[in-house]
Amino acid sequence: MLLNILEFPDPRLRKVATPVAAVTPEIVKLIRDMAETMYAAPGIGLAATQVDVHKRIVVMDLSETKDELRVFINPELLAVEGRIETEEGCLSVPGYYDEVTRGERVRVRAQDERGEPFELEAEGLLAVCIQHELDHLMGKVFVDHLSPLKRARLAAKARKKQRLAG
Ligand code: GNR
Ligand code: NI
Repeated sequence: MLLNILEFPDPRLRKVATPVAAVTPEIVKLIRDMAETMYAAPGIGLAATQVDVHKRIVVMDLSETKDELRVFINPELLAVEGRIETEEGCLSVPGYYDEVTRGERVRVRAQDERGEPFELEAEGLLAVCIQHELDHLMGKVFVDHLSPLKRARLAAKARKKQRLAG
C-alpha cells in the first residue's frame, strides 16, 4: 500500500520518533509499505516520520537494481568521521536540491526486519543517506542545514504551492 509523504513545512515532520519495542506484524506491514512508497517515489531512503508514523524506522536502497532493501529499526550513530559535501534532495521537499556538509563515514547500530541487531560501517552516499534519515527521526529536515533565509524562502514557496493545490 502506498503511503502519503508529508511535505515541508508540515509541522508533523518536526515530531521526534520513539523506539520500536518489538517487530510486530503491524511493523512488518509498515516496513513493506514504506519500501513500496520509497521505490514508487522514487527515492533512495525513507524515514517513518515522512509517512506520519513517529517510530524509529528507516528503509533505504542505494542499489542500481533496486533489489537491495536495507531496513534500520532503532538506528543509532556510534561514530561519525570526516566531512563530505553532497547535493541532497528529499521526498518531503520535492523539486529542491542543495549542498549539505555531513560526516563522510559513519558507524551505525540498528535492528533488521527480524529484530536482529547489526552494525554497519558506511561511507559516501550511504553515510550521507543514513544521517539524512536519522535527522528525520529527530524531526529534522535537510533544509535545516541551510541558511535561515533559504529555508524561509522555501517554506513560503511550499506553502504557496500547497494553497494552490487546495
Ligand atoms: O531520495 C533521496 N535522495 C537523496 C539524495 C541525497 C541525499 C539524501 C537523499 S534521501 C532522499 C529520500 C528522502 O527524502 N529520504 O528521507
Ligand atoms: Ni528526506
